[in-house]
Amino acid sequence: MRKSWQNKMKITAEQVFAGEEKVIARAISLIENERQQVFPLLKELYSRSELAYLLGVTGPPGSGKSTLVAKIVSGWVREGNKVAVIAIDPTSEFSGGALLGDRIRMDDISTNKDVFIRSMATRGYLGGLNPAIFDTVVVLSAAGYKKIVIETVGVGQNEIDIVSLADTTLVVTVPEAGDEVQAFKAGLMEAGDIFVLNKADHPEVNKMELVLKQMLRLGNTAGEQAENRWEVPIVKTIATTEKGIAELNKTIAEHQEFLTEKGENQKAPGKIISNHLIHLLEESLKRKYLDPLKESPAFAKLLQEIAAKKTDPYSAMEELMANFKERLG
Ligand SMILES: Nc1nc2c(ncn2[C@@H]2O[C@H](COP(=O)(O)OP(=O)(O)O)[C@@H](O)[C@H]2O)c(=O)[nH]1
Ligand SMILES: [Mg+2]
Repeated sequence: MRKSWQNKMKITAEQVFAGEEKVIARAISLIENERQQVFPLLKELYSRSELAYLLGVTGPPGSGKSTLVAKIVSGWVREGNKVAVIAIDPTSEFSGGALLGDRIRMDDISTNKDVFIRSMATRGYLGGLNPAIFDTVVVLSAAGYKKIVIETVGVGQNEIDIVSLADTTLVVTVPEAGDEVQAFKAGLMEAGDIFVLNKADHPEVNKMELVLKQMLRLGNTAGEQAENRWEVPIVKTIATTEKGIAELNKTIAEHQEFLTEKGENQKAPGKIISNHLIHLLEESLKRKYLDPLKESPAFAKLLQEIAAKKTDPYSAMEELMANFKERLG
């Protein structure tokens, strides 16, 4: 009961601009659960604010991403920034909650008044980034978080999409991750702006650094001309003891500067907005046409006809598409 009462309360743009954490948390819950209701707010926030700088952090589970993020964020907060962390949680499909480990890892920053941490599920969006993540970035940016970190797991399509959203992408790897590094080749190799070789306290670290260097050299020979290009660095860290974190933060700042100088505060804003618009349309078409269609007698009849081999799924699809065309005009 209480929850639905809370959700019904209207949030104003002014409240979000004022940056009150409770309001922001409620806005994000609405974004996740009652999207329609929050679109008027998002319209206003989007047109009245600039998107924050986004740092994407990706890499295999257990490589130390959350530990690193906590240290990076501590550094930013010491410099006077308000920072938000979105932990993308692929496991919460069933649990619906944050990864316990991440909570603990980020404990020392989570109580800081200048830090906002939220975990979000990717459920239901296997084919791309959950549009709720972009919407959350809009809210957090409007609320005055000038730097936002998105932590994600693995090297799947979701990660590549998150990379397309981020200004700077850190790819985290560890000395013992031989096979996973091979998997990087598939996509993230090109997407990483900075490689972090974490767990540098491991004896195999130098060997792994060589392997990474070789792979990066291969990647760097292709593409743009050298003077215009960001040379992807490898930064060695021991996240647990903070060794290398100062250098990592410096390297991140350099990349942000590089983007600003190139006039690209966002990597590819056109593509990001285009993806988001398509996602919004997909959501809306599903809600408006596909969900009701599934409940309709015409649909049930077609299913029966397919079962009886009077028609087939392909012809049925064409027939339905023709109907849509009529209805969409
Ligand atoms: N030895 C060592 N352990 C680390 C280092 N960084 C993180 N860890 C540990 O690795 C485990 C996984 O870290 P976590 O940050 O949760 O990884 P994530 O799954 O990538 O977010 C934790 O037990 C950390 O304490 C490091 O540099 N060296
Ligand atoms: Mg983590």
